[in-house]
Amino acid sequence: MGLLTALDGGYGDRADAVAVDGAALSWEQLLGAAGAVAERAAGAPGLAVLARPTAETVAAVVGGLLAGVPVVPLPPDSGPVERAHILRDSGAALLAGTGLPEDTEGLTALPVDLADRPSGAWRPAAEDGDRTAFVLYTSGTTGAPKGALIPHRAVAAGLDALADAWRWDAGDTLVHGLPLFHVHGLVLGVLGALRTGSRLVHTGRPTPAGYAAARGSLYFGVPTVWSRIAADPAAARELAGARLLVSGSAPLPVPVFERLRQLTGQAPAERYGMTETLITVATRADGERRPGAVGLPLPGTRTRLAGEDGRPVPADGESVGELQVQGPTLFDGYLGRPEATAASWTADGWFRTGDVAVIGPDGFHRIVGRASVDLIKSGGYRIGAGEVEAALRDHPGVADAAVVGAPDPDLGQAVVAYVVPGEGHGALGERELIDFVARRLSAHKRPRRVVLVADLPRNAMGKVLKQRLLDGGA
Ligand code: MCA
Ligand code: AMP
Repeated sequence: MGLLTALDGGYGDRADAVAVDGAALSWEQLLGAAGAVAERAAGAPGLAVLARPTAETVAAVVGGLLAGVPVVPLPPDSGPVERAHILRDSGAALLAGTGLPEDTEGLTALPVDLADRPSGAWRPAAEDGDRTAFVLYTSGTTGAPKGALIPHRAVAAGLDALADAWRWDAGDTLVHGLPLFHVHGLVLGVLGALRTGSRLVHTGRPTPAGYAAARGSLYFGVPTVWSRIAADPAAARELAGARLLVSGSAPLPVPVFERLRQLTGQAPAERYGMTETLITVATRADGERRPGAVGLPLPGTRTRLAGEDGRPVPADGESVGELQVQGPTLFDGYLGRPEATAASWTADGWFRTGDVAVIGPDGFHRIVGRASVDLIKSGGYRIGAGEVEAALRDHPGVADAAVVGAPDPDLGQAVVAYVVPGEGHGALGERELIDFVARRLSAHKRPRRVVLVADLPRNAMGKVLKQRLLDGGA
């Protein structure tokens, strides 16, 4: 089936080829259920998928890909405002999944049943690498999330490069419990298994106990997951027999790296990427695993550093610059946003990641931070400060709000909101504001803390001084 080699039967089959939160499918069963989705989705402008961590979600996503229809994963916990934005902005006509909401924003519901099969006449769409595989919604510093257009060819190139780097093949059992609406859990964590022919165990949630019980050879996690496993020595020791522990989506703290090495007998392999670029830099299975470093560019990917003035920054292991990338895994732009798309490339055709990095003379990359304080990474989720601020300002009792990512030992960064109450609105409760955000946006965008302040510190231009808030100087 082109992209998803395992569904062609070339790797044989097994009853538990794909197990999600306890529900197991063979590849033949998956192909049947996905084919039934594909037959109903054929010709649609887009297939939104309510991306709960279930086997039905896998069948729906695979069905969309087989039909050649862009798949739009919808975070299952997104509030009505975010959900409506994604469904309308993406132009999807169908919403697939189980337990679909009453209000589908005018999309036709496509309930998924694992027992469904396509008619004998059904065939997958002809392969076309340029076709959009996914529209993945991702936050910028301001405004509502933008839909990144990910073509089939980028997915294929990205997965093949990782298979090469990690010696990832049909002998592996991949284990993870990451969300099925982002690159990490969905593209790498589901399609990667279906392309390499490895068995997949999705643990429902990424808990230390779930990872420990799964007995895999290859494990994926975000740093929060790894730090929770490192804090649970009995669970960590169960991973000693694995071949490769991979961390990504946010920086893996060096103490967590060291503790995992102690407890499991092997150092984790870190890799770096973005929704817009897929994975571009990775530690190789047969290469050095260096704490604090994300490895080398994948085959086909080129990287460079640029200063604020756009001038080249040397790869000397010391100089910092913005990381820019080129290669076969890059997206095709943001849906319906030509200006944002243009702004993310340099004049000479390099994608601007917005991450600040150092490259060593040996080619090893180290990510040292982000250029903007307004993109927060919490538990591996990318959260735009502007989107949360706008949600807070919609509350009638809020006069102004500034959102920052405060350092957090578990989540890397925690969303913290500084809120100026409006006059005459009485006491504003922290809980009320947190719940207010959760009713609009995805649950993980909720502030963990709300600090009420009389004023926000601003510079002469009126811009909020977020660093001062982070330093405790509200
Ligand atoms: C959370 N809770 C809250 C709040 N926040 N309750 C009240 N107020 C809040 N502000 C609730 C949660 O709903 C949950 O409740 C409980 O508190 C525990 O929350 P939390 O600490 O967040 O733990 P968690 O829910 O277990 O989440 C941690 C996590 C999660 C599992 C690591 O953050 C996660 O799945 N992250 C993965 C993100 C990811 O896949 N990113 C990849 C992006 P209850 O228990 O009742 O539910 S793709 C990418 O980045 C690129 C391409 C790449 O490089 O990979
Ligand atoms: P997203 O678009 O949600 O995939 O988030 C992409 C961002 O995650 C990147 O721009 C980085 O800031 C961050 N990121 C991903 N992997 C790593 C890593 N291994 N180390 C540091 N930051 C990372």
